[in-house]
Amino acid sequence: MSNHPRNMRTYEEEINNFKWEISCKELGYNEGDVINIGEYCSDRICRMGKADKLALIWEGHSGEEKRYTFNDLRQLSNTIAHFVRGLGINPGDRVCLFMDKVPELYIGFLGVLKSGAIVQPLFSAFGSESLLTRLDDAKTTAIFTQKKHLPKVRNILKDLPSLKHIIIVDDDASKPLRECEVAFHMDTAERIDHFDVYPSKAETPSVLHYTSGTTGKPKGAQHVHYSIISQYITAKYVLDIQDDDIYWCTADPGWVTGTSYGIIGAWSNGVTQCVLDAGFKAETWYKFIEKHKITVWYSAPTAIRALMKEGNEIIKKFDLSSLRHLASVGEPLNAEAVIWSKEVFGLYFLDTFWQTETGCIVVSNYPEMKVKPGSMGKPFPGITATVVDLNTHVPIEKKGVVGMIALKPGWPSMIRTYWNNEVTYKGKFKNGWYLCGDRASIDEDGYFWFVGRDDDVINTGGHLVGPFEIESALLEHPLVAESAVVGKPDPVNMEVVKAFITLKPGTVPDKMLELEIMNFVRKKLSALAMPQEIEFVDSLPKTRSGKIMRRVLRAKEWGEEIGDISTLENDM
Ligand code: 6R9
Repeated sequence: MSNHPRNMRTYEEEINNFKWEISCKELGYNEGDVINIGEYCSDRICRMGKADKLALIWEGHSGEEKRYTFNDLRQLSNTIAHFVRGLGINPGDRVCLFMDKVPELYIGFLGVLKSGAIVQPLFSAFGSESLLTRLDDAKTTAIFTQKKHLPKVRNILKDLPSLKHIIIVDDDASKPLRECEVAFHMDTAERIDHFDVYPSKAETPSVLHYTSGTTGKPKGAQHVHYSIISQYITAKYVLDIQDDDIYWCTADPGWVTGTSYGIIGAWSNGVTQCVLDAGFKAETWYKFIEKHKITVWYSAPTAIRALMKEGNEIIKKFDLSSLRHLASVGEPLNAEAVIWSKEVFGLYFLDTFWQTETGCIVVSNYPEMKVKPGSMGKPFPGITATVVDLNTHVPIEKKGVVGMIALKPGWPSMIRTYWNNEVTYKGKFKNGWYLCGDRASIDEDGYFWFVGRDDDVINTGGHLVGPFEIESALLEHPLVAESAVVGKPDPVNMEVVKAFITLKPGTVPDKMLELEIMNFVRKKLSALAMPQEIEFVDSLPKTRSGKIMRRVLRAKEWGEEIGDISTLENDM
């Protein structure tokens, strides 16, 4: 802990003086210029005299370590960009990164962007079906993956006529590759010192992140290169990262936090970041902080609650005195967790709120602002945020009244559309406001207090899963007749997936069948999407028009009032 002067002045000063142009100026961007995230995060940093500074300290699950400087980032991302271009992949084509948190994922992200292609990061934990839905929607041309994930890609290749190249980053030539598969080894490939970076402009598409909604397939949130203007300055002001920091963002780049702040935020600021490619374990995490002397740590409530559960004794075994700034995102950060962190680390975890669609932090707590534990804080300077009436979409003047979180469009990192789905994108705007789909109230000091989501999307451990995708997977099981999926309360993950199922006539439910169905979903989608509980029922509550009313099932799980059920067709 140190008395570092902060990057951001007081909130009051900043709110009166902030302009996004400050970020443009610091990044050396003028309107109409070429702007490429890959170049801004590597070549530009080298030109600033930081070529030999460490950019990435990577640690694998068995403790092996790799280190890369900003010059390595520059050359290796050139190498990947050159390779991508050599395959005949055109600017604007979609290139998927489907890997664990290996260095190739982070540097590949910059490389794909330098080539002019659109980068589509997906969780390596996804099963074939989750992958298929997203690659098919984006008509993805190429995918970078690892040997261990290759079978999942091979499984679905026949259904993906657009997918022309499968690039394996750790192939060991032990088995022959198939047509359209190619091996590429970043660390040993010939380094390309000079590459003609694609001259992208502010509005050129950059990153395509898939996010789950209530209905329909997951949507591709489409970002542009100009998003870096927001990500750079919010990382600087909110996460307070500075030249001598060692920064750790625990998020996987399959999630927007892992790209906006797990790649772009730190590297556009020329700051060293650490990546731990290992599962969660309190001891491993604390050891990682101690070993690398991490100073700024950006994590998520589920992880913080899991650390809390492990108790305070274990913390005493480690020297965590390097930590100076902590922040959290993804789900409500309960007041107890904020107070606990102050007790054990001497620092509050500062809650930040944002979405895949916003691309950057929009409501937050700041280094020099009074913390009200349990509150998400105030709008980032440069963002106009309020809560609007649920029906009229007019801002609510009265303090403490719950409405929908709404943002005035126009900040640099707002998505520009959903891939091939302009209608849904347009539907997010009402009365001149972008609606986040979350409910909150604002107190007399302007602090936002999160209430809940406005839809049926389940937030499990900070990850959004769409009930529709899980219900569709369940219906593919030969014995399932109907299904409804809702979130049920969980002390660590906030919510976990619960499925209500009616079975085909003549089927008798038992524990074996429950486990079989759970596994069926885990394999198809992912462990996160797998129901933690299945309740077999005789019928599901439906509206008169035949729609399953998840709302009724959810209310039961949460012990809440069911509300208006006048359109309910049957009783549970
Ligand atoms: C960055 C990210 C967005 C949704 C969002 C809200 C929930 C995020 C939160 C929070 C309460 C916070 N959420 N931060 N809820 N407090 N500080 O999480 O993106 O995966 O798109 O999720 O997550 O419901 O609308 P994304």
